[in-house]
Amino acid sequence: MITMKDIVLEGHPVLTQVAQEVQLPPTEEDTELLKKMLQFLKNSQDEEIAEKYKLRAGVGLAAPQLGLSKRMFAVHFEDLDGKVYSDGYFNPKIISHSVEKTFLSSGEGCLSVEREVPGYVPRYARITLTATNLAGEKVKLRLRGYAAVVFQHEFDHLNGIMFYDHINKEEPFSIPNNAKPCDVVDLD
Ligand code: SB7
Ligand code: NI
Repeated sequence: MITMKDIVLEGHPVLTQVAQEVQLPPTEEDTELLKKMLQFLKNSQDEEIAEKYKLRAGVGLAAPQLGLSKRMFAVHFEDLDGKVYSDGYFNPKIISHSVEKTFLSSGEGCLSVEREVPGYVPRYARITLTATNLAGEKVKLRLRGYAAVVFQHEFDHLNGIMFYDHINKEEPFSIPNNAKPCDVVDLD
């Protein structure tokens, strides 16, 4: 199983690289890896398992965070209207996005960053994303609010971008242009 020791931390070059496309249809090896990544997220949100293995709770995990330059990530969370997102995605593409921006009022964190980085992270309020899911199906997702934020955080990892790269250095808590805040779904 994947644990914290498998997760690479900021400073590791793979986190600043553009990841490689995954060959489709995915190999059994890539599918198995993505399933393990999804299982890590489930474990990290299970109180007993997380406590036993000292896992930090996460709603998403991208392959570069395991030191692997592959365009794939997993997500596991429920958004504000109760919709569950729990799947893995190969070669995701953001095919369109809103002009309007949003940001989490509590800021963002990252499993590859072991410090608090204060500030608002501007994100598109709505995105449309295509990908191949764990079942091997081509999917088109229309995401908004919190779900859009999580998918953009994971998508950024595939392009070597960290959440803090988006924070305004002079004024970390200035409200991004065109943006309305969105609420976080708390994990605990
Ligand atoms: C806050 C946290 C995440 C996404 C959006 C807002 C995910 C944190 C876990 N990860 O480091 C995943 O890359
Ligand atoms: Ni992250």
